[in-house]
Amino acid sequence: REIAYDPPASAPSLHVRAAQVLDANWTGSSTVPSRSLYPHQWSWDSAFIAIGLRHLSPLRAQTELETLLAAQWGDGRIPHIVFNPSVPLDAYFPSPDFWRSSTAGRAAGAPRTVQTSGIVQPPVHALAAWLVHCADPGLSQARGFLAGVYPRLAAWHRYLLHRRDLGGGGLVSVMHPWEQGMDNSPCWDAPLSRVTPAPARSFRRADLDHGAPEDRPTDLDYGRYVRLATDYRDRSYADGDGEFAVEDPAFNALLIASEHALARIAAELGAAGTARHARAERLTAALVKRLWDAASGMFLCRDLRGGELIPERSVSGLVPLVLPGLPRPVAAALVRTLCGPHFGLGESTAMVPSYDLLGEAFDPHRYWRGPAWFNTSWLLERGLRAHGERQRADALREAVLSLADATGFAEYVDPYTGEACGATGFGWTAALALDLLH
Ligand code: 9YW
Repeated sequence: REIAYDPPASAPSLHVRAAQVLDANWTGSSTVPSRSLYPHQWSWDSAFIAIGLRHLSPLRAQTELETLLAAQWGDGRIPHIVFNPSVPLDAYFPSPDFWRSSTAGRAAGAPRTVQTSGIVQPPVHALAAWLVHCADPGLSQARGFLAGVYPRLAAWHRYLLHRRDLGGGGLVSVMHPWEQGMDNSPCWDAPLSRVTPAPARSFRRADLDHGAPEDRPTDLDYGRYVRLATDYRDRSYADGDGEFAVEDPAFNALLIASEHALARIAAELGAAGTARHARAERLTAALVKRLWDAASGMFLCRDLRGGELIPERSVSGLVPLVLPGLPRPVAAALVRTLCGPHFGLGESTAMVPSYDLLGEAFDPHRYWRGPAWFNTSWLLERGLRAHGERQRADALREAVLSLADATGFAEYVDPYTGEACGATGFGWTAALALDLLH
């Protein structure tokens, strides 16, 4: 009698599993961040996702960005959500009937054929478009990819720089915590405390159907998010007058990185990129002038309505390390802060926490109040490398890959234990892990 011998089936590689997540989240023209929690297209998620997708399918990566840009408003804004009409209205809050883009956004040039939100997210798109192009210049050229996206990306940057310089100092302001992308960061606690929350009964959160309440923002936070968004909508999405206006270091640093990328795109298309590079340098100087805090060794947010720097240390204040043109002493101080007691990288943490480990509001599980996220760690990995910190960059890369692997591509993780929080099978986690494998 023969002894049956089944060799253990080897588990698929990290690369294969990341590709499976991106396939499962692909809708045919874009990628959802999470099938359960976020069933539409999100702006900065799509940019990060395209950066990973370019290694699997440059065509899909180009399509991802083109789909997002097709929903751009006439005034140049790229909406933070593009809604999928086949998803039921109650699957995500706030839904299209809250934003009412095609009516309330008419004066700002919202598209008629697709429903979107009316706020924005960090401008990672030109950087993504450049990286996607570089993955397959032949295909990009044949499809006219750069020629198609360039005018839209230029209009996007123009919108931010002209309509959103609310402080008059050359930097862009966010008008809602969702715009900055780190929804419940402790940086927003002071500016948000002035906002009267919308009554809890006036809306229904859909996120709690899928996410653990202790990992998510509170109901009080949501009441304030709803109030700010309602007021903006009721002003027909006209910029300027909101109760919340903050200059954020990560948002502005990503704009600068994207402006450099746009200069490269312009040069590739045969135009001069020098004026854009020069503008990016001026923005870098404004960032240092307005948001650098030497005593903290990092950048802080500026509350325009309160008029001051907000004394909270968030990962946002480290993200400018992605800029190779940062003054040397500033970059050196950022590395020290990243690896010091407030963020603990390489000591008590393997991936970068979203908020100060020693901060009063620190919570290792609650969303952007402590957990480590994959997109910000990816940015800091690039930043460390750009400033010659090769060993630290290598260690962070290893941590991102092993935590993406161990958690099933979690949305975010406990910065001390690496335990998975939020959704799994998360789009940018899979995409950015894939990018780091290449
Ligand atoms: C929400 C999609 C988005 C991210 C944001 C993140 C979260 C939406 O999910 O916001 O409903 O809370 O904070 O950065 O783009 O992944």
